[in-house]
Amino acid sequence: MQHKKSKRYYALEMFPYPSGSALHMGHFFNFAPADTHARFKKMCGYDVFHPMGFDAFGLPAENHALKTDTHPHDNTLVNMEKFRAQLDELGGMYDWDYTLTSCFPEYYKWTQWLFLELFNAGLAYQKESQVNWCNSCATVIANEQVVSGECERCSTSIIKKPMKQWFFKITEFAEELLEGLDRIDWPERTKSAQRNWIGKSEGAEVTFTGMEGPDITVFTTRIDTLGGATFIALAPEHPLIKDDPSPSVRKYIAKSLEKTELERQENKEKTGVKTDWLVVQNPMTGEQIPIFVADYVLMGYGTGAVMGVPAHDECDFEFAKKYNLEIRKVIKTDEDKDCITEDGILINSGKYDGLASAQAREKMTSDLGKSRITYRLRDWSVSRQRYWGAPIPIIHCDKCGAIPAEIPVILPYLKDFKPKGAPPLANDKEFLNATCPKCKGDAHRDVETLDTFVCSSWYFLRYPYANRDDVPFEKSVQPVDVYVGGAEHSVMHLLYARFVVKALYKMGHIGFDEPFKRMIHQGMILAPDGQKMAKSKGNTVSPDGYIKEFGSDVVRLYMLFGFNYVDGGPWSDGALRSTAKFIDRVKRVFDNKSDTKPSPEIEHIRATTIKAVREDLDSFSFNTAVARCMEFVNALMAEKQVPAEAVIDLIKLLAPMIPVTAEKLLPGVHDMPFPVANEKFLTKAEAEIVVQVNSKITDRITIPTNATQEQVEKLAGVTGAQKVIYIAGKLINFLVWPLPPIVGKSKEKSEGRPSEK
Ligand code: ANZ
Ligand code: ZN
Repeated sequence: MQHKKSKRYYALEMFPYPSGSALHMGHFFNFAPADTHARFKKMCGYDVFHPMGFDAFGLPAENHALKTDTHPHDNTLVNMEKFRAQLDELGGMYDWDYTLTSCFPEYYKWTQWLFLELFNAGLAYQKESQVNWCNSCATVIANEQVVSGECERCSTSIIKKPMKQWFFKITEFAEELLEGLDRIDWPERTKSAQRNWIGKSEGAEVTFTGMEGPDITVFTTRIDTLGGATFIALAPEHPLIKDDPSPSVRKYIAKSLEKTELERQENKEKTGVKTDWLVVQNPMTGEQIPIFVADYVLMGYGTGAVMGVPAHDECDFEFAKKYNLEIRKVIKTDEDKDCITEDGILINSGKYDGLASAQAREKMTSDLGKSRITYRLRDWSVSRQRYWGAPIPIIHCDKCGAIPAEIPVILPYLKDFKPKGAPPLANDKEFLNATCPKCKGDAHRDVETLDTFVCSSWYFLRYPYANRDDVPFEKSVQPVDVYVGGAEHSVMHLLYARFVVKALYKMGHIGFDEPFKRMIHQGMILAPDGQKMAKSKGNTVSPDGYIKEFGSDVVRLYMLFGFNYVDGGPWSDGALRSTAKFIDRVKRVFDNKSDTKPSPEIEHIRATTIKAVREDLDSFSFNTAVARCMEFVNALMAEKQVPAEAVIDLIKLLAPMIPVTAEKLLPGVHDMPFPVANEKFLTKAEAEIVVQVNSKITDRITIPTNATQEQVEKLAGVTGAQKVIYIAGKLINFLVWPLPPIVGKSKEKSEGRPSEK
């Protein structure tokens, strides 16, 4: 990329999936206003980089191809053409010289490079685990793609299945991912969604000594309740009971493994089974307590073991009720009669007696446990048993293990790519069979493909280098200044991209550790009926017809004016027509312009409009920017002679919003500087104020806006007042004593009497 002298500004919108049909209103609502912002920045003198590409791999494209009996590769080419034509019709200012398509080898070679970099750094690894399996998509899906126990894409219930899978070690960056949120200008809601997803929890590990078996370590955030721990519960996957001989334990384990994690957490009834031979000692009370297996305990969290404190934890309480376990209260709460101001240790605590909980936690952690921080975040599962993705660049050799393959590993054009449970690539012998790069023996390729979120986790680094085939990018690559896209990506895409950038930063490949300095989520365009647009509901609105009928500027301007950008709202035809009328008015004032000097009123509204529009376009507050321009047009139309210099500023202000019209009226406008407000005119030179005597209007006078009260009194010409009330720029009220009698009203209610203050 060429670096000009001016400051670079990287404006980016989330690249679309060229999957099924054409771009819809939702896309346009992402792209058109974001394009306005980019154009505005360019006119402000920035060297704007504003590329666009295609997120071409993935399930949507593959599922669409299966449904229509076509090939995703062929569809992608056709759809990309269509998308690009639509984007051009929209008047988008894109750096098409730097486009990318994630399903082309020129791109995915580097996605594979990224995989290998992570692999070589120990951040990509294979592990056998219980994965989320979608029967309908016939593939594993990531935890983040499970929504209320269902597949995010097709709403099929997710089941658990043991499988060897590739993971990226995002958990290693949990703390950095949290810390970085404090340094970026993102919507608070998105940041808190990420914080919740990462789920940091500060607590302690406590070890219960085994009497007949091994020790058991639990994770707790409430070590102060240790005295009330009357049982231990292990997750069914806990290694200590993996080979437990008890038939009831075996049966329980098998049954719980059929449930999804969500089902286990939502369990209406807490279930469990007591182990026959294990008992451990509570390190605080010295009591021997029983050990249960209970599937409300999750293996992936903490240590996969909890101390059950029925008196103070709801789950444990339900469980204890059911299995008749002791419920012992050890913490004073507000409900306790003799409560002190702060809750604290109540009984059975010896040297911790009387301590407040927070204090007790600290002391008990150092005496009886070990402080520990846990995160809910799990490693990112990245392999899919599907066809339409970047092949995982690994060769498996019986002797040497998993060995990096030479990249690119090209995805073959498979005629039959139907998912049948096993990855379709396994059926292509030519693809499958390979030579081990290390020992040159017979080996086979990894037949899984990478989750599309891997493709999109780094694409913003690639754009400036899209035409370079020797490097993926260079260390001098810069982060995105403003990133615009839907809030539905709050956790997945945006978290993955942050992780990849942090990993690449740590490895020394780039010089920053947060990809998107500023994030804007556009709202959602709803169907005219106020519902979410969906093909299945038949209420989708396509932009194409409107663009044909009204021209792209009208559609753009309506998107800018008709909605609050971050809120969205229902689509409306009627409003589109009034937007078209506004553009006609703009053309009319432009045609009526003459060489007159602007009046002070016009100078004032011109200056304030410029100032406001600048601020609004910078903060994505497009609707108020348009409203300001409308007022400006009204003021211009009210003039006998329309001053040309003011109209030209108007066209410049509108250029990022209605680029086609503006270019027609003022050729070359997009290369002109955006207007700057003349400070001198920001405050009005004169103002009309109301003159009152004893609160009755007697006159209206024009005053200089910087006039003092004394000057205004003189200008008003009322003398002999006892008291004067002056509201700057609005009103001056002379209270003349004695007040004239007020007929028919009680004295107390008489108006205008000066109050004694
Ligand atoms: C005893 C206790 C007493 C607990 C009490 C809570 C309240 P957060 O805050 O969400 O991090 N826990 C620990 N590991 C678990 C696992 N693998 N599966 C299910 N639950 C687990 O939750 C931490 C608390 O969740 C821990 O503190 C533990 O229960 C439970 F009045 O220990 B607690
Ligand atoms: Zn080998």
